[in-house]
Amino acid sequence: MRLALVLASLVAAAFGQSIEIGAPSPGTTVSAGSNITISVFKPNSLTGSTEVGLVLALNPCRNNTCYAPTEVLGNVLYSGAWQPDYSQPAGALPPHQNFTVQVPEGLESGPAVLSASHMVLIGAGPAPDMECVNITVNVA
Ligand SMILES: *[C@@H]1O[C@H](CO)[C@@H](O)[C@H](O)[C@H]1NC(C)=O
Ligand SMILES: *[C@@H]1O[C@H](CO)[C@@H](O)[C@H](O)[C@H]1NC(C)=O
Ligand SMILES: *[C@@H]1O[C@H](CO)[C@@H](O)[C@H](O)[C@H]1NC(C)=O
Ligand SMILES: CC(=O)N[C@H]1CO[C@H](CO)[C@@H](O)[C@@H]1O
Repeated sequence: MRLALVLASLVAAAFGQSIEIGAPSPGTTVSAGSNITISVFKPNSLTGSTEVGLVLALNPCRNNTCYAPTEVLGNVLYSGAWQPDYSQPAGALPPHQNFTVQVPEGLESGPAVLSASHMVLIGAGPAPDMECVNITVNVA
């Protein structure tokens, strides 16, 4: 069981399953109450993998402490299916999907952790994998 999980993450690492927040860029200032576009990249990989779901979340840092999204997500901006796809023309960006989400009204200003977490099934097994990436943005 544990070995299977280790193998799954090795497979994930080896085949570059890692997703990436392509936009906004780290340090971008976003306004509370405004709509922003979050672009989630899923770099191309050799293994067959099936995306199960994606969660986008924004959590203001408090007391100069930014919390790890694996412990606390904060405001969930999107939760559901996703289907990364090539842009037209292909090649400009890795497979990705753009999500327009609203920064919550009245969100406290200052740094906040923007995270993207996904669950994916890898390979023919398939093996389950959960991954969470984050950037810091500035809420104004
Ligand atoms: C943000 O998007 C939602 C739905 O996509 C829309 O109803 C709302 O008017 C938009 N708000 C702004 C400020 O553009
Ligand atoms: C956070 O800040 C508040 C107000 O300054 C303080 O009362 C509290 O103890 C702080 N919490 C931590 C965990 O530092
Ligand atoms: C997603 O947004 C980026 C940046 O604005 C854009 O270049 C790309 O074409 C968009 N992708 C899709 C599928 O609309
Ligand atoms: C708050 C938090 O967990 N931040 C993490 C975001 O991701 C980077 C790696 O890209 C980590 O180093 C941070 O700790």
